[in-house]
Amino acid sequence: MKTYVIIPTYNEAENIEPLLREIQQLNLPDLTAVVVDDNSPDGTGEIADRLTKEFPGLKVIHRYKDRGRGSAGIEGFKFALKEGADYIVEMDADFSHQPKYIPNLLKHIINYDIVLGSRFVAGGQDINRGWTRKIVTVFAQIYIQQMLGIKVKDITSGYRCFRRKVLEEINLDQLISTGPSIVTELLYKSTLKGFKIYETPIVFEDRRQGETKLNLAILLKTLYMVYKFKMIYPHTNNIGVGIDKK
Ligand SMILES: Nc1nc2c(ncn2[C@@H]2O[C@H](COP(=O)(O)OP(=O)(O)OP(=O)(O)O)[C@@H](O)[C@H]2O)c(=O)[nH]1
Ligand SMILES: [Mg+2]
Repeated sequence: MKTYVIIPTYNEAENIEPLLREIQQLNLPDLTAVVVDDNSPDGTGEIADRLTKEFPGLKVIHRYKDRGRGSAGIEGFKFALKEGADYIVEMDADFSHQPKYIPNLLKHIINYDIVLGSRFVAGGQDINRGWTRKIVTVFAQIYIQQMLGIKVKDITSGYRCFRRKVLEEINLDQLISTGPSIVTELLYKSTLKGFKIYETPIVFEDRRQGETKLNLAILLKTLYMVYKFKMIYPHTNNIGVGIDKK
């Protein structure tokens, strides 16, 4: 089974090399890491390019015109589908999503359509982050759950694995997010289609190095986008029907 790990990056020069080394050290068969870099001024893209000589299972996509966590992820997904991926993992580059959980995601994807790395199921944790960030996270979770009616505990987790058919059936060309709200948009569209979701615990840590790209404007836009999803996507009474947490 071919697995592709999509890693969108913007100014992650200090994190990208140790992250790719940790992924490599997992020694998982048939695994390709795909860095999608938006011409980071700090040289993240060049560091990733240099590592392709060392790691044959590493691909780097450089985007020079577009910028955004959402569109970068979509570009990575399309690349993975084109290359014949069976499972597609997405993760952040800043070590909030620790590579050691990839085997767990892959273990559960055999029985489910989507596996989420979850902070809010037994065994999961959100550590080393300031209380303001934690409050924002909890508020965002409640707001999104109420707005969209998705019965998932860690609704904003961007660490997850998709079965190929999920990304094929969600029209990637019709997603409206360019920024971080992509995480929710994909999950919402998946639940509307009744895909089966499993949450496996992760310990989420604060970014190891570098600076956040999240600011108040991005946060408010993300919350507004959730309202837009509710307005534009057709509703059914079956939301959450596909979720099976056996
Ligand atoms: N390609 C690309 N990647 C991005 C962009 N913005 C953020 N990212 C990446 O998306 C992932 C998540 O971004 P973060 O800045 O960590 O956002 P966050 O996790 O909400 O906030 P912090 O961890 O506090 O910084 C990281 O790997 C970033 O490098 C972007 O515009 N383009
Ligand atoms: Mg982060």
